[in-house]
Amino acid sequence: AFVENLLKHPTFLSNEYTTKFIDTTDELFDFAQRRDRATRILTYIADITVNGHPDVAGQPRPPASLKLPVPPKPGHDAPAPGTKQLLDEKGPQAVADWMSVQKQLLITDTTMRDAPQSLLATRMRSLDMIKIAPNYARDLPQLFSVECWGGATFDVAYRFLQECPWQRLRDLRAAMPNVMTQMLLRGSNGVGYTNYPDNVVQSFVKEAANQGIDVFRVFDPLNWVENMRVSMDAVLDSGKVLEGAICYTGDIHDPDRAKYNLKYYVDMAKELKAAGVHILGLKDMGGLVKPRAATVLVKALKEEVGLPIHFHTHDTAGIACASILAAAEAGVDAVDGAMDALSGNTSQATLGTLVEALKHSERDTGLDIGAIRQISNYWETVRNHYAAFESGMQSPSSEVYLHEMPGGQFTNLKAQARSMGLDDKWHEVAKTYADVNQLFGDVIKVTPIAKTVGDLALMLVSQGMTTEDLLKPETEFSFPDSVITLMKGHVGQAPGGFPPAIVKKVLKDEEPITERPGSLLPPADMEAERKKLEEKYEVEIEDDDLNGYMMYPKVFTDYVERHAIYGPVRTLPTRTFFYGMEPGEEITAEIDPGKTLEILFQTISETDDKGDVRVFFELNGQPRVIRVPNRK
Ligand code: BTN
Ligand code: 3PY
Ligand code: ZN
Repeated sequence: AFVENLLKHPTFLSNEYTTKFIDTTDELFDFAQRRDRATRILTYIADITVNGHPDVAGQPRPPASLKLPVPPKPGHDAPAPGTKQLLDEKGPQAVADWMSVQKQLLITDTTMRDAPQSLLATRMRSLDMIKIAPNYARDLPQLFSVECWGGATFDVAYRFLQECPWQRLRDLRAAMPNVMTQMLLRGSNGVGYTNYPDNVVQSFVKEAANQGIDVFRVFDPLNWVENMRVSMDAVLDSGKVLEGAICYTGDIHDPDRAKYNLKYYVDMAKELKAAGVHILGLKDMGGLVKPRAATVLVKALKEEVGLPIHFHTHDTAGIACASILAAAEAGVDAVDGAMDALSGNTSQATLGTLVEALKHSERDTGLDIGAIRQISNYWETVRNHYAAFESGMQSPSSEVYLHEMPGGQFTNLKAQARSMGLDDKWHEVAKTYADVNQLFGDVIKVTPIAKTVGDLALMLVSQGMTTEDLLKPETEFSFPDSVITLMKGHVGQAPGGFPPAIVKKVLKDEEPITERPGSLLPPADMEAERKKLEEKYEVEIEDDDLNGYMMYPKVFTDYVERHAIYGPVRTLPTRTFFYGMEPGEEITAEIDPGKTLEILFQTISETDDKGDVRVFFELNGQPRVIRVPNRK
């Protein structure tokens, strides 16, 4: 959801300049494609050094003394066999059976996906992940899985980080040959914000499995199992592990929120079991599962459904470890945690703390706490490079039980409120968000509906209106598209339906649909799309690119066009990517295995009469001059 919010952010809009310029200047594009990769990378460094990166403008900057993150030397020479071998040799059902019989609490590390999504606006570059991946394989082979893909990371990789998400997956898969990789898939919304044609979802799942995903956590924003089937069946066909997730909201112990009571969750779990899931995911994206709820839920789900359970929660209220320990006591099979340096607040529970808490108990995780400390130290240095994307959240907050915002949205909505001049009205936004939730009939706040609730809440607060004012017959209100889409039924069917008062207010006399949205979308002609792209860009479009394009056509082609100019900038250190270089600084970029560019930045010339500057480098000891516009 926040990605769309960020798109409205003025700093991102400043990127339009580059994009439009490229789109309308064909000769430039032809020329750019012919230049070698080193020249393209130097062009990027020159441009950022001269003009700055729009995404970090005006934000806090990492200290100049901050060192590059260096992975610690692994304690073991080779990766011991892990869950990946079990999956490859015996299949997904064997993984599920093993989960149920073994005693230790299994751990998924979310440091490469949900943690940066929830703490750093998803701005984590592949290089920072890939460098530490061998340490996971060698020193933490007991991990159940590493969640490193999907959710918002797919879009952000192309859109903001100028890198290919598929390449990230291939690199991580290769570096961690023994631990299962895991992704978050938004059911029929794929890794996007809207329902896609069935064949697009099927093709995406197939490609993700081919490129290296082992565990698919699949959810639907309305907990509508009907709308999860296409994606779940595609996972089953791929031979990988299907984790069907239940999104948790409300409070099972609150009599006023009886819509989401224990029976509701048990019934949905039974539906998921009937649909063939290997694992039941309990997805608590808001961090709303309290310890007592964890105990009751896990016990009931284990007894009445019998599938292995994987519990995901957020630490927004500061209670995640307590809930996880309660779930462990009640027999949960696997849980999620993030490496200490990227844990807490809107992120996951602190992984090292979980390991320590369970040491010498029946549920001992078996993980090496020394390795965790070393790996977390690496992540601490990495995180410091992303200072520009920190949210400023200083402490956990029980206010989450009022608004119920998911971890990935919280800080973004806060930033969006700030950009609308509503800084001092945050608590009013939080209250209005809760009111909009009730107006919609108490919905689950998760992508993309969390954004819909947030959109309307911000509009109301900025116009000084309440949800009661909104429903008055005399109120004329221009609803955001996301609200219209939701009320039309284009996201799916809500449990118990949406309240007639709001449906009528939004749709007037139009009738919402009752079918599964995907069933109304004609299949996409993906081969025709491939051909169009190949003709336009005169390159071969492989399956990974094609599937990226089908999810995000414009984001993908913008990425391709920038790539033609700037080259493989994914190989640059993060500091260089965001801040360019300092005179006299030297960096290396490995553009192919074994092919390394040594780049020394010397100086920048005066601006000439065309408004350009010349930027002086040494590339592998040879002088190189790059001309870029000075837009400052
Ligand atoms: C500007 O237009 O002000 C800056 C141009 C450079 C933007 C670079 S291009 C690669 C990277 N990805 C983005 O979306 N922006 C930066
Ligand atoms: C996503 O959809 O990206 C989420 O993380 C939902 O919790
Ligand atoms: Zn989450």
